Amino acid sequence: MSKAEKRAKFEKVYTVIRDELVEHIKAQGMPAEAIAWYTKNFDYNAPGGKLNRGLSVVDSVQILKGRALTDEEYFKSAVLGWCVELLQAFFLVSDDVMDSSITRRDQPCWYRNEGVGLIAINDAFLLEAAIYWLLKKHLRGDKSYINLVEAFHEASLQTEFGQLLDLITAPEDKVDLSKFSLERHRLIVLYKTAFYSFYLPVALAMYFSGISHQESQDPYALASSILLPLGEYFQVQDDYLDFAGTPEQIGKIGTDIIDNKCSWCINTALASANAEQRAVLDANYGRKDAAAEQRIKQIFNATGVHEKYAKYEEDAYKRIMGLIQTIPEAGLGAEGEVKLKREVFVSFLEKIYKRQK
Ligand code: GPP
Ligand code: MG
Ligand code: MG
Ligand code: MG
Repeated sequence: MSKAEKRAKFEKVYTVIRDELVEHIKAQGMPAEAIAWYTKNFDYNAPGGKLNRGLSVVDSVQILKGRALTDEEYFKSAVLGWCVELLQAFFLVSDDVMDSSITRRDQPCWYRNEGVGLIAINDAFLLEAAIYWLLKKHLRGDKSYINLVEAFHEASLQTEFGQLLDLITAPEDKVDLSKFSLERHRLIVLYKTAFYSFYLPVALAMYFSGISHQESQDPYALASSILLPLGEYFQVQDDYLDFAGTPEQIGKIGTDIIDNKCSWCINTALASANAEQRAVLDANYGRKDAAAEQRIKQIFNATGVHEKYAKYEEDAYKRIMGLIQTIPEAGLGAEGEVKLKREVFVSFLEKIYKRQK
């Protein structure tokens, strides 16, 4: 199946679950107005992304099982994939309010729509609640059910810790670049991105495929030792594209400089700025002013952020490929169970290597 066909097949499952969710709100006796709002919230915020996270669940189940999936296995894996996309939608709708962002996925951020505003907070809760409603409806009878539910809860908590750290490291009213460091950056991105975007999709596929935890050589621990560095690399890409990508390319207007974010770019520039450049960074970072933002971008260019990013990307790719080789060639897992395979990780890495959006 081509990439486009895989995506189209996965997108079909969205219409099924969306209709189920809409039927459910209708069954509560809600007025037409509420049903229309609820439907629009989902259609505006859940599909339309790159779908890397959701598709990775399905791809991973397929790789782990090592055979074509039955229709039922495919559908359940796709529901899990869409639940990760719903978690992502819940985070993005909220994150855009917190980051005062303008656009997302080539359209205005949800909260910026006429009449939405802070109702977006409740809409984000509704996106999240759909995850647990769908899990119960479609996976309640599966052996992995409780592990799946707990995996969503755990990843959510980790992401919220990460968002906390992201926000308090970037106060709007007090710019202090001496608070930033690559160590602080690593901790932020591990929590705000890597767990839910990389570990979660693969862990769900592993639970659903029947892989159990082991006392020694736990397949889940091995998976996380590869997926967390992969997630860190992904967020460095996100930070770089926020600065270097055009809105047409990335589907969103970058706000990291204006928002005083502890991003990979500012930390990289700080590490090699001379005294004069440092003074420009101190005077212009985190200011709600387009001219100040341009001055910061000039320093990023002058301190070699583009070249350093190209090198970072090559090094990260090689390092992660090396980590993948730590999985035994024949796979890892208990006797008689589905084995964790290298290809799960190669497939995820190839989805993001050299991404431009
Ligand atoms: C990415 O940060 C992290 C998230 C979207 C997680 C948000 C977590 C919450 C608990 C709401 P980002 O702000 O760099 O993403 P983007 O660049 O896409 O806005
Ligand atoms: Mg953001
Ligand atoms: Mg953010
Ligand atoms: Mg970003």
